Amino acid sequence: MPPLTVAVTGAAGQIGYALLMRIASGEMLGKDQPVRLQLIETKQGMAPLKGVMMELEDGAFPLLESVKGTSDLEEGFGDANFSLLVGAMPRKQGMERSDLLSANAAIFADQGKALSAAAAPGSRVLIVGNPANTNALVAAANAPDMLPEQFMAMTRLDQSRAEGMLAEKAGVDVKDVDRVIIWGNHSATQYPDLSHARIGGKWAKDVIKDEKWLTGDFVSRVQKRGAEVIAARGASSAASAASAAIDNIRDVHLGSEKWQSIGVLSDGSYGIGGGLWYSVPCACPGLHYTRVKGLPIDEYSAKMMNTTEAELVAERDSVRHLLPSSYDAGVPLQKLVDLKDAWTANDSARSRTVGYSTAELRYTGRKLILPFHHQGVRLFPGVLVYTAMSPPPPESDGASPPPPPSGKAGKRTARLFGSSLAGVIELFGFHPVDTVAKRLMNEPGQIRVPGAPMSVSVDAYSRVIFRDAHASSSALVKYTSLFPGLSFAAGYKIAQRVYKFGGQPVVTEALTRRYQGAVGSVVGESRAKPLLHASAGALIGVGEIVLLPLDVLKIKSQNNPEALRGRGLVSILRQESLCGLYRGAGWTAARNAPGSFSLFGASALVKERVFGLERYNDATFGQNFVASVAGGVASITVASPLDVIKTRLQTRDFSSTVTGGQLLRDLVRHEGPSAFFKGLVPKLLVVGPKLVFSFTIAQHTIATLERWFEASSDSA
Ligand code: NAX
Repeated sequence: MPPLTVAVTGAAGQIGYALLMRIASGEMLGKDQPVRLQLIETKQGMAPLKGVMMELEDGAFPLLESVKGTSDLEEGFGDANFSLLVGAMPRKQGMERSDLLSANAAIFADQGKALSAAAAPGSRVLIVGNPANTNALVAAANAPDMLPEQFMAMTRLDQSRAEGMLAEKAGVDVKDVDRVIIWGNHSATQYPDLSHARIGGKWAKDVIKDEKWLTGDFVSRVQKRGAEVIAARGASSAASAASAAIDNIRDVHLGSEKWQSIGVLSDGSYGIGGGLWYSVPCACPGLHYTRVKGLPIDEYSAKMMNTTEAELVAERDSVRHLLPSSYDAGVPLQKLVDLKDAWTANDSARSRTVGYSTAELRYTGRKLILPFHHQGVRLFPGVLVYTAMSPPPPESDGASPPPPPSGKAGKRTARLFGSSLAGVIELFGFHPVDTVAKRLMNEPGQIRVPGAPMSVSVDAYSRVIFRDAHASSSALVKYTSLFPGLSFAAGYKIAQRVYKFGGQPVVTEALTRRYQGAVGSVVGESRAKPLLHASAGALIGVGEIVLLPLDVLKIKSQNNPEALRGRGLVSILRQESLCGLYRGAGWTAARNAPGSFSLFGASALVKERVFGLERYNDATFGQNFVASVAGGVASITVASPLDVIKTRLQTRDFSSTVTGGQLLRDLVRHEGPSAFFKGLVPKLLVVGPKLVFSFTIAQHTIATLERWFEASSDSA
């Protein structure tokens, strides 16, 4: 088996001393894996290092092929497959953490550059020297030819300490303990988390029913264990730290069945972002690691995780001057992580889907060849760096629900749903009322008998309204008689509401886009908006004649059911000419244009002038109601004369050739001009509320849903 090269910085220090013998004996990379050691020390450290090298020689380790000592970084990291960055400026008495940070960040920036230039392709780097997490960040950020995932910050000692304490508390062997997690920084803010831990396969929480210990004593003891060791030993942890470093590299390289905590580049999972080296649980299948994602996080844990994250953010910000400007983007680093699976040191060729492109990676000596051209992909000796000029598509682990529709789709959904809801509610609530109004309007003679007693008039109205059911004593029979042709009515009502209430905002938007400036300069800004709403209403009203056949059949079924009796829709459509079904189209358009103009215009005017709303969608339900009342009253009144003509035209037999003009003349001649307002009172009182009601429902539902979709897409 070819040897692997291991570089160790601070090799003459106390951790280094405890580390080297064990690496040489095969405890880190395997009992059959030959190793070469390249030991890096400061100039002052070279003398003691010499002694360490002599001891290594004296150990006569069969797997140790060679040992080299140097203070030159590139020489020390040359072709290294694994680098353990242990050497760091130690924290001295009275030294603030921030002082330590600055001093060490500079050391790790240089080491990152040297690793990038000299280490073997795909090498793994473990940062032990403190502050380990931020040192890892600085080193990785200064290693342009390496992937950030090649850098790990050591929190394994904390995990081992926590496992030891848990095993002791439960009275079991430490091997029976797993899923102990260290979140965040290797510092006193770290969060040793037992909420997912198991003891002999059982939840630790169920075995140790001592909440105070689990979230109190245990946590603070792990956090302060380093200080406890110093107090007892008079020196910081060394052998246990060396052991943890060996465990970390061994598990990543050779694999482990347990989760292992490692400080790795945060990728946004668990809400931790910002390019931090944050400790998370990792699965180690061999040759690489993957984060364990999707664990449920309780409130206490979230608080603890946030605290340690905040410390890492502060640390990162204090070393910003040592980070390249591209680091700020965040995106490139995150994307780089995705590429890690594409390549390992032992691969010679591999094809793999990377983000949204498939890259075939070929390894030729020290070069990886990436035969696809994508902006932002750079090649370096040994590794590739993906700088992702365009943001990567959002990732989904399938656990979260699909995002709500937003933008155009969201608006469409809002308008369709809001207008359909209005149509359905209106239909079932108001159809009988509509029938009454239509029958009254359509009655050619005088209904009220002049001079006759009240009861006679009531009887006359009852005959007109209930027709055949008039004689029935049952209120239910009378009521159901007001539902003739419900199928036409249903189809018409819903189609009409969707078309009108859902369509008007679309036309308004289109008109606003094209004409707002021009209209504003003529009528003034404050009038432009209601005018555009009104104009859109008029256009939609004219276009409503498309639905005329349904309206004709509905009115006929309400007033002249004989003309339709026993005939299916298909047969009616086949037998009646298109002209028959579109009879009165001109009159309908003439009625709809001012009616619809008034409906939407008056409503918009009230929102603009009375309520001073900048965005009509922000209207409350009450404001929508008042605006709808104004719109409804204006619309019905303005449309009434033409409505009478239209209704009469539509009620004639299909064979009738009477035109709208003739009807108009006859009406004025025989019934007088007041006939134009026949049915206006019941219409205002009955149809008015119906229109107001459905208009309010539609406006309010559409606005609420649109706002909701807007908010969802913003936060998405
Ligand atoms: P020592 O002071 O015993 O050894 C440090 C060695 O590093 C010295 O020999 C020194 O000459 C060398 N050194 C310093 N700067 C160097 C540089 N720029 N290049 C190469 N060598 C350099 O400390 P030791 O107890 O071995 O601890 C080493 C580091 O590990 C410290 O920063 C310490 O805080 C950190 N620890 C990290 C732990 C972790 O879990 N991540 C736990 C143990 C330890 O506290």
